This record gives sequence, structure tokens and C-alpha cells, in this order.
Amino acid sequence: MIQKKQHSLLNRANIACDVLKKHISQENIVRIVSHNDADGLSAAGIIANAIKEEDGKFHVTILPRLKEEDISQLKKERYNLFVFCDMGSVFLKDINNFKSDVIILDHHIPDESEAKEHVVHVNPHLFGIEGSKEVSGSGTSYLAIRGMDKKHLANLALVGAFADMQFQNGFIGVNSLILDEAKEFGGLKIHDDLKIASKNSEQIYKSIAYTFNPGLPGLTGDLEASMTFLEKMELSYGVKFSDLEGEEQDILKDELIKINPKIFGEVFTTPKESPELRNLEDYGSILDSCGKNKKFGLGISLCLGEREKALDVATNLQNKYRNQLIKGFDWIRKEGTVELDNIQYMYSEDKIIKTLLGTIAGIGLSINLFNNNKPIIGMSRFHNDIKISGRTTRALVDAGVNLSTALQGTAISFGGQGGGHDIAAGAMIPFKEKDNFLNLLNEVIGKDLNN
Ligand SMILES: [Mn+2]
Repeated sequence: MIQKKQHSLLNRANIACDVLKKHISQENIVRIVSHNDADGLSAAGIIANAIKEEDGKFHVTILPRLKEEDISQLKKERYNLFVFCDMGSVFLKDINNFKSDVIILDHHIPDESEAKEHVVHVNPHLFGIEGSKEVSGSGTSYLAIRGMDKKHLANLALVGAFADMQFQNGFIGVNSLILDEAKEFGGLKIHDDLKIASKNSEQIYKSIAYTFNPGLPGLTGDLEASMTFLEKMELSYGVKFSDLEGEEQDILKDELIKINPKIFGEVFTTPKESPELRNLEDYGSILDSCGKNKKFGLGISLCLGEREKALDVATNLQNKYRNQLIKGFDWIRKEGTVELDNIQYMYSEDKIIKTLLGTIAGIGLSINLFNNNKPIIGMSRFHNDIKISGRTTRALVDAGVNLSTALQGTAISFGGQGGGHDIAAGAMIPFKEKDNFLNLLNEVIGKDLNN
């Protein structure tokens, strides 16, 4: 059933749809600006698909983050319609100054301003809908083209929702509405199965080692351990999971469930899609790799249906990234972390590892790579600064830890800045304050835990 607030959001999205249709019919090139993560790429992909199907034209730019300079640059461009996906709400005040029509399709918390007449602002938060859980940037973008008879694009909206971690034991709110439409119009199938990565396209020991979410302690990020694990069951590790006999699949399933019960659950697939993209979560992971490697055009091409060579290039990027993460885990397994009373940290100057510390920290906690009783702090040097990525467990948050305020407060004390969420946050501090920062953070977390 559609609730009242969802109705209001859908109505706002329909206004955006009318504006988009108007510009397509006037043969205007639509200027799409979106975010470089998997949600942003699917969002841009959804809008681009809709325009393409209507024989319209578009020009896409993908940005790691929308900055004031970008806004003032875009404002000078002579397009009649700008569409911001998965970003823009924070800059509504500046976007109001655009001379052309603008559609904002975002799910991040907006600023206080009211949209002017020529700006259609679509954002779940405006209607009391939680944008971090109930609908993603690609979902919000989907709502804006749904009225053009484009419900077959619902799958792509869920790719973004998965990538933004909005699937938590199920989809809720607007996402569940989109899910119903994906089943009805997008050929989406749901069945209970093993949730291991790329199981239709990779050798099984890789599938297991590449499964970062849900984490498999002892196997995730470890190719050798994964091979040994399969050998013990006398399963051949060189074939794809989908090539195993039914009975063999069952043996493997039982063993993996013993390691983490969450490994078995609902899997969302589009059977007629290429094996690499069949599972919506794998699709998101491939888009994510395109984004991380700055191959934005490639990501958008995939969304637009290009396969074969494009898919080859993208899966290579995906595996390159996975192997980099595996190197990172190897490094941690060898080096360990440095433990203070209340926190533990890892420090790297390695060119590749330092870009992955946040991810390594997050996954590492889920596979018991660290001491789960202390937040993990990743530190990497960039010139005269240190970039900090902190992750902790739900249990520690419940016990009083708030990484967002802890990292922010501590960073500010040393002339840096920081913020984020209670469970995952980041900061930037001057390099020379490294030890002072760690000592103070250790104290702050200790106080959090004793209050
Ligand atoms: Mn997003």
C-alpha cells in the first residue's frame, strides 16, 4: 500500500517527469550530473536510458562530489535542462540561481532553502521519508521517469539501493514499491540461495574469497584459504559455482552457513542478463569498480545496455579492485594493527593500500580480522596530511561509541576536520599531529565507553 508521504514524493517526481518530457520533446540536450559511486552511476543510467528510449539527447558528467566550483561552472553552461542525480539537494540555494530548468533527484539530507519555480526538487526527506534507508539516488531518479512508462528500469534502481546498503533483511518503504515493479516489469526474480560474489562468472574459490558482504571469517579476502576450504570438502575449486552438481552445492551451502548464516538468503537476479550482471549486487559491484577507476563512461554504457567488450573491461576492473583488497587483507594479516587501550589503528603509505583503508577497516571488522572490542582506525599519509577512516561495530555504538563526534572533535583540536556516522566516520589532520591525535582519540573513545 502506498502511504500518504510516498504519494507526495511520487507527485513531486511526476512533476519532474513532465519537465523532462517537455525538454525531450523540444529536442533539448539534457545535462545530467551525477555521483561517481554505483548508486550515482545507476541513477544517471536510468535517466539516460529513459531519454535514449524517447530518442532524446543527453550529456552526462560524473563527479566524485559536487563542489561550489562545479555549480558555478555548470551555471555558465548553455543547457535548457539540468538533472542532478544522487546529489544537488545540499546546493539548492545556489542551484536556484540557474537560469535554466533544473531537476534535482537526490536522497541526501537537503539544505533549508525552498526550490524556486524553475527547480523541481525531488528528495524523500522533504516528505518525511528516510533517504538513507527507504530510497536511493537511483530510486529517486527512477521515480522521475516512471511516469514515462519506464517501469522496466526498476531493476537498475535496485542496483543503486543495494550498492548504498539499503537492503537490510529486506527492502522497505519506496524501495519495496520499486521492488514490486521490478518483479512485474523488469523480469526480476528472487530466490533463496548462497550470496557469494560473481557465482555465475568466476571460479568458485574466487567467488568465495571475493565475498566481502556478508563477510566470511577465514575465507573473505583470502584466495588460498578459500582453495583449502573447498579441497577439504573434495570440491573442485576451479569451476564456477553454477557448474557444481546440486548435491555439491548443498554441501558447500551447509559449510558456508556454519561460518556465517547470512551467506544464505534472498538473491535478486535478472535471468536474461549476462552472467556477470545477473545478480543485482554483482551489477552494483561492477559499477562501483568503474567509478573507483574513473571509467564513468564505461559505467554509463553498461547501464545503457552495452555488453561484450565493455563488460570485459569492467569485470577486469572489478577483479583488479578485488585483488587489491586481497593484498590489503594480506598486509593486515601479516602486520596486524597497533592497539592502544581503547582503539586500534593501522597506518600505510602504500599507494594502493592507503586508498582502501576505509573498506579494509569495514570488511575487516565483519571477518574478525581485528580486535572487535575496539574501533579500528585506518591512517594514510597524503602529503602533509593524514586521512583517517574509522569503523566500529554496532555493539560498540550501543555501548556509547560515536565515531562521528569523536573523530570530528579530535580532528578539530589539531586543526583538522572530520565527521560521518556513529559507526563509520572519517577525518583529515596534519601529519605532524599523528601521535597526539591518536592519544586524544584513545581518551575520547575511553570516555564514550565509560559514560
Ligand atoms: Mn546514493
